[in-house]
Amino acid sequence: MSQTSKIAGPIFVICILAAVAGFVWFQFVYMPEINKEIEIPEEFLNPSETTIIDIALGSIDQDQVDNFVPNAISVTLGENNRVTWINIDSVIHTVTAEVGKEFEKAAGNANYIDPDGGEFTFLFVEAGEYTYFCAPHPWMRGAVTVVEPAE
Ligand SMILES: [Cu+2]
Repeated sequence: MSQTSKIAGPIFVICILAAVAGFVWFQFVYMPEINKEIEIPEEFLNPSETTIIDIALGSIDQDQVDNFVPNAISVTLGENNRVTWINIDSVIHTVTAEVGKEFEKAAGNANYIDPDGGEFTFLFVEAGEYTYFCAPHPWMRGAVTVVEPAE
């Protein structure tokens, strides 16, 4: 037996063990950790109700009190956490996020809502306070408070 073939066996076994250990770590440590981060309860993804916020006619008038109606709301995850803004005004408005992770990405500056019935919908899946405004008319401001369902 040559010197090479004497160590080939143990090296092969070590490689197999390393591969198995890697697989076990990936399957039972790494993946559960990754999945834990993005796991969203099914009912949060399919709330029974949609919350409607109207963008009122005449919102372009800075002295008009009503623009986002209602302008401060609380929604509950799994119940009414899908929010749709409907622009019933005759000019374009935006829902531009001020703070709030995913909402920030979805409701960016380019999010223009067409007049006369244009809509923007966002599904909130994380509890928190989300504030937004209309980019061309920054006096138009609103807030959505997202709360966990009661136990
Ligand atoms: Cu506006």
